[in-house]
Formats: sequence, structure tokens, C-alpha cells
Amino acid sequence: MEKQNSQKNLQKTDPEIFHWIQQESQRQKEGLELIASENYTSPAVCETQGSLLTNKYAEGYPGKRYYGGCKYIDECENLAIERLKKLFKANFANVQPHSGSQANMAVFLAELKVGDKIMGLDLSHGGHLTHGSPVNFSGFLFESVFYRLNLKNQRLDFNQIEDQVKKEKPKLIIAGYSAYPREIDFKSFREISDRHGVLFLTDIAHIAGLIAGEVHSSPVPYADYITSTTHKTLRGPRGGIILCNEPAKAKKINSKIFPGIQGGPLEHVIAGKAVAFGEALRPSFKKYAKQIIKNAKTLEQIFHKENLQMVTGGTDNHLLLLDLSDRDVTGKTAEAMLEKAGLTVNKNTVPGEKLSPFVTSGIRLGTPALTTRGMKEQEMEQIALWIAQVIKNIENEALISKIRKDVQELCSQFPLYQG
Ligand code: DSN
Repeated sequence: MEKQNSQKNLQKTDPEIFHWIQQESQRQKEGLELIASENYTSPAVCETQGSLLTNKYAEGYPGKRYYGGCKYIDECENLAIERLKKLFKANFANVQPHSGSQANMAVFLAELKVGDKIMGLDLSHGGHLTHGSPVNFSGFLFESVFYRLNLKNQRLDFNQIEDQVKKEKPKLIIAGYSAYPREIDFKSFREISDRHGVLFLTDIAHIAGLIAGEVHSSPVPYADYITSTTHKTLRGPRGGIILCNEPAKAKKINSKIFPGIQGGPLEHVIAGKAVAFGEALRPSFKKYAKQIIKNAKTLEQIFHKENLQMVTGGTDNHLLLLDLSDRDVTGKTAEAMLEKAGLTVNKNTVPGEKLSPFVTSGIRLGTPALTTRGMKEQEMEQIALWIAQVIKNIENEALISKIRKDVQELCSQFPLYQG
């Protein structure tokens, strides 16, 4: 990757923050990032986010702003919108949501009244906080009910989902997950939605890059609304987006984002989104998306050989969930010891979880960031072996220190940002 800005001004005016940025840079460079929802943006995206576009207020939408001086900002936002529509073959795009959470909130408020019923996947089965968790706005503003995975094969079960829809009669159903390692059949969700008069939202935050790279099927022809973050497999700046196909729905979304739930859009981030969407439109992004899956499949193969249990037995996408409930190690301990070895993962509940979400029986691993770093099957084999060694020797500090050194050596062969 190219050279990043040297941050000389920051070093002079705020040495403390400069210092912590340096420490974090070092951590990112010397460690193996396996958190499934993280990635490394390009230096071009970083530069755009660090630009003086951050100085501009631009409430409203291109051509219809509440402040003067927006003509160049409008060009940037229009580019983001047009590139995003092209990338996902959607008729309408809103690029202003500050996050995936706000994208989901805008859809709920566009279509529902407070107290209406929504249905998402149970959080402990791989769902997301904003899909109805009682501790989140989605759960305390709306009545939330959940569908669950079939515990026999740990996969979505459309008969069970349809039974739950019939019983609960939600106004809106959500597909799209934080910890589901299999491809989603969006058409079946559409069919259930049509049969029962339910609105269908897909939240593709995790798999947006796989859809843009055409290695997973797209929900755009099926869903009423599509929300996403931009910083996971899509590899853009941290933020959210909303897509839809019908003009009436687009109108509702635009007014719910602004003035409904947000004020001034983050135009430096929106320009960064435009840069990332431009990158994702290039043929090299398709190769990247393919490699993400090849790398995840390689982890799966080694974990099978090492007799490590995986939720659903493996993966079709960028993530894997190791189920450690048959071992004497919790997700919390595995996360901590892997971090000591230089491998960053997160503890995660598994379907039918018996431990608290602060402890858990599983860990979630993903390949988007390491794939960006240029790592392929050969490196994944080694990384999977290190993970297996740590889990099987969780108290062996000497082994963990040795792996830490080997991890640093591997990282030095795949430099993250130059300079
Ligand atoms: N925090 C994200 C994840 O890790 O999946 C979801 O918002």
C-alpha cells in the first residue's frame, strides 16, 4: 500500500493523541486481524476522511441544501450515490447514515409506528442488537420477536421462520446477520414476506463486499429496503447506507435520515464512501471478494483436521464461528490468549449458548482484513494451525510467546501501510 500522511501537525499540537495513534498503528501492523467485521481501508479512503471536507455543513441533499457553499460537496455526495447504485444495481441510495444502526433506525421509522412488531434473528443465534434487542432502540421502541436457527444443523430454517411469521404477524422481518457463516437465501424471505404481507429489510453489513464482488447473491431484487455499513467486507470508511428500488420508499428514507434522525451529514466520510465504492467497482475487487471466501474455506479445512467444532460445520462466507463448548475453554479466555499470541478475534455466543455474552462458548473469526493485507491460502493454513495450538494449549505461555514472534514475522512479510 502507498504511504500515509505523516501527521506532523498532530505530533506537534497533540503529542498524546499522536502517541496513541502510533501505538494503535503498531498494533494493527504487528498483529493478525481476524475480527470478521473489520478491514483496512485504502490510504486514499483515509486521506479523504482526513480532508477539510470535515469543515462543511450540508444539511439536506445534493441540490437542496440548507446552507450555501455546497457545490463541491454536492459533487462528492452525488458521486457516492451514483457509484453505490451502480455497485449494487439499485434504483435509490442514501449515503448519509452515520452508521448501520442509524440506517436501520431510518427504515423502521419510515415504515413503522412506535410499538409495531418487528422480527429478526435472535442475537445469541447470530442476529444484531439493532434487530430488536431489548437493550437497543429497536427493542424498546418496537415490539420485537425473534426467529432462531434450527438447532440440528444450526442453519436458517424457512419452515420455522414462516411458522413464526404466521404466529407473530410482525409488520417487518429482517434478514442479515453478525455471526451467520452461510449464504442467505433472500428469495425465500421475499416469498414468505409476500405470502404474509410483511415488509422485508435486509441488513447486509457483513456481506456487502461479497455481494458487490459478486460472490454472494444480491438481495436488491427482493428486499423492500437494504441497509449496510460501509467498513466491513466493503472496505470503506466507517458509516452506513440504505438502498431501495421504489421512489415512494426512497422519499420516506430521505426524510427519515434528514431531518428525521440526523443533522449535518459527515461529508468527509461520504466522500470516503465514494472513494471506496469506486474501488469496489474495479475488477480487482471481485478477485478480493473471491479470495476472502477461499481464505475462510482454508481456515475451515484446517479446523476440520484439527477437530475444532464449527457452527454449521464450516462457512460459505467471510466468517467462521468456533464452538468451544466441547472444550475446557471459554470464548473469553480464547479471545484473551489469542490476543497475547498476536491474533485478534472476538468471543461470540453460539446457537443454544449456555454462558453469558461476556464469557460465551465461541469465538468469531473472519478473513476480510487479512485478505486485504495480501494473505492467501498458504498463510491461512499457518494461521489456523496457530489458532488450534493456542486453543489446545491455552495455559502454555511459552508456546503462546513463540507464536507471538512467528506472527510478527509473518506480519512483517505483509506490510500494511508503508511509512
Ligand atoms: N459490531 C459489528 C460486528 O462486529 O459484527 C456489528 O455491528
